[in-house]
Amino acid sequence: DPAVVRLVDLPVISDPRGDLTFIEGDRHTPFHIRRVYYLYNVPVDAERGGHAHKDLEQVIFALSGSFRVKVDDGSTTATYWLRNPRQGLYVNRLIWREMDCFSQGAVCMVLASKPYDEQDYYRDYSTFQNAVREKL
Ligand code: T46
Repeated sequence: DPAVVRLVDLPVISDPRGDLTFIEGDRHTPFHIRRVYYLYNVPVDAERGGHAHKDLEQVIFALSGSFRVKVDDGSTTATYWLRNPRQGLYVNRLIWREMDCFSQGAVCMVLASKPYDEQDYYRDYSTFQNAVREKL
């Protein structure tokens, strides 16, 4: 089984004009991309996330700058520092995530498997934990 949270490496084409990285849906993401969104103008002391998804899968990138992502599957936590625009963090469904320590001017881009749907969120940690237990 592929890990529910894992780093995904993208290709990079480098020449004297700079670096070019590309993403092809289904090839570089384990899902069909249905939505792209990005976070920017994030205050350095902001805390984002603080939720899990019932069904959504995503890949999170730091296109510029850096930030921290804490992930939690209900029993184990892990911390990732994203700072490389050619390396994304794949996050499966039923993973609680929190994001903070945004650098000045950081840009976070997220590829998502579904359109936005507020019904897909667990925004309460104990509800999330109960859902994880039910799935075991
Ligand atoms: C996630 C992290 C990495 C929309 O209307 N459409 C959208 O596509 C999104 C993502 C959000 N919204 C609305 C929902 C809220 O009223 O924008 C507002 C802020 O969203 P939220 O507080 O969920 O933002 P973050 O940065 O805490 O979380 C977002 C994603 O929601 C979430 O799926 O994994 O980025």
